[in-house]
Amino acid sequence: MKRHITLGEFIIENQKDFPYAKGELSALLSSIRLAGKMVNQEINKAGLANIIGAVGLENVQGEDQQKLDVLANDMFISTLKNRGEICGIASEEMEDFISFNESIHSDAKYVVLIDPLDGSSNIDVNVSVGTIFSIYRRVSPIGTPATLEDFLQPGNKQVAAGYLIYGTSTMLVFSTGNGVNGFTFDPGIGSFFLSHPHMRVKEGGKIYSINEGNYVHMPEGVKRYLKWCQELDPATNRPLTSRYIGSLVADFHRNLLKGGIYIYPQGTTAPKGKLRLLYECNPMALLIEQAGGKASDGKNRILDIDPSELHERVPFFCGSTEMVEMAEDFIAKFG
Ligand code: AHM
Ligand code: MG
Repeated sequence: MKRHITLGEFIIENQKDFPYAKGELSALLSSIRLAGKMVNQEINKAGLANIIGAVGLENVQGEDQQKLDVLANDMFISTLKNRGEICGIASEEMEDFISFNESIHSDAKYVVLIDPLDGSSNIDVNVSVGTIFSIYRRVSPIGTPATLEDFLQPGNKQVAAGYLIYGTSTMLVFSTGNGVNGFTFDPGIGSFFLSHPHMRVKEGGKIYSINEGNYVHMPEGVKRYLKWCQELDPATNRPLTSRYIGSLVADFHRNLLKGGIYIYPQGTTAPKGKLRLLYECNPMALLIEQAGGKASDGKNRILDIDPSELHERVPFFCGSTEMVEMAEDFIAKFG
């Protein structure tokens, strides 16, 4: 009989391969699992209860913040704070990071960065959204308040990263730098089960994902690459297929399973693109590399960028290696 492995069992069985403090990272991943279950329950009720719609606030990027963004942010912060494994957290929904300074945090060695509810404009139309997380070892001394430097580390220093996707099924996909594994939530039992072991991004992908409505604003290299994707050439399987949900987690997840490229380029109205380096691009870049793919800003490896601010944006090209390299070739040639 096939053995069904829960996320809890997987974490315990694999913690020998975790970098650094093993038990603490396991506890931290367990608290992300718990917060994810709580957020999942709220999202499933979103169409029922009168809790969707704008709450009348804007987040730090000046975008409409919806009630579930606030809830998800609060749930992740309080769950992670209560377990005592992190000394601070930064979130898309908060201008500054928070430092946790109670006695249970005095040994804490990690910081977390999250996008608690990515793609939130999709909630009120019942389309998949997600939570993205990134975990680092702190660089400031243990037992002191967290500092900005703890959060402004390049992505290649991530200890673990992953996402929850609240879709037709809810899944948790993560990496501790030793491959990527996906777990599907069974709502009847209340547990995540290993459903996608050793995920690898499919080579020879056929999908490109980009908001083509921004075409007029895009750099020439991206415009030419899109036209190349649309050309007829049976020998190279072209034209490719266009798929764009507008939830990074959902677009990334589909491309990871089927093979493809996700692009959010810079444009004349957004000189550094839209997506945030620290809690959107870095975690996805770690996952795609661990799955055999590639992530760049069109020229440089995402994971090697030295961040200078918490909410920094960066152009993002991510997916099957040969597709990202083809897009980079066009950028190198046409800018
Ligand atoms: P958000 O974090 O405010 O939800 O914004 C990020 C989202 C991504 O999930 C998605 O890929 C992108 O914004 C869509 O942007 P656009 O509507 O400009 O295509
Ligand atoms: Mg987001």
